[in-house]
Amino acid sequence: MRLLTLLLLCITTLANAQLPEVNDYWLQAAPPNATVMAAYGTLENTSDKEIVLIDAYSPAFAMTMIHQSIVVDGVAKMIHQDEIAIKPNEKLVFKPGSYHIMLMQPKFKINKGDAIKINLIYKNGEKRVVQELWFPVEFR
Ligand SMILES: [Cu+2]
Repeated sequence: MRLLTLLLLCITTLANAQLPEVNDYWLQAAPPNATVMAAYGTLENTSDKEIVLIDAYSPAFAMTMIHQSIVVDGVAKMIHQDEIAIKPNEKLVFKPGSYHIMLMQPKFKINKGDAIKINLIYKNGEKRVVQELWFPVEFR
């Protein structure tokens, strides 16, 4: 009985350990012919370990990337992010003009009011941990 309790505790800890709390997440609605869209949200690390975001994937798009928009010498650029570490008790904010999840070549028509699945992928040692979220399509 004690062993079982311990085992359950371990499983729970593992399952909860490496995922941030994601709040206020949304996918920016775009004109029907748009080939590129962007998603935003706030990732909060409420654990006591660093969380490392390494990728994003959406089955609704041919390609997904994590970008950061910056301005260099007055020119706006988007820098691809291989990984972003979120320290304990820190937040990573995806918002227009900053970090964003770039979604390219939608596989079907995406309308305001839809909910689109985007998986956020984190590094956990040698393994990958997937966080599945349904982003509401909104116009802000
Ligand atoms: Cu981008």
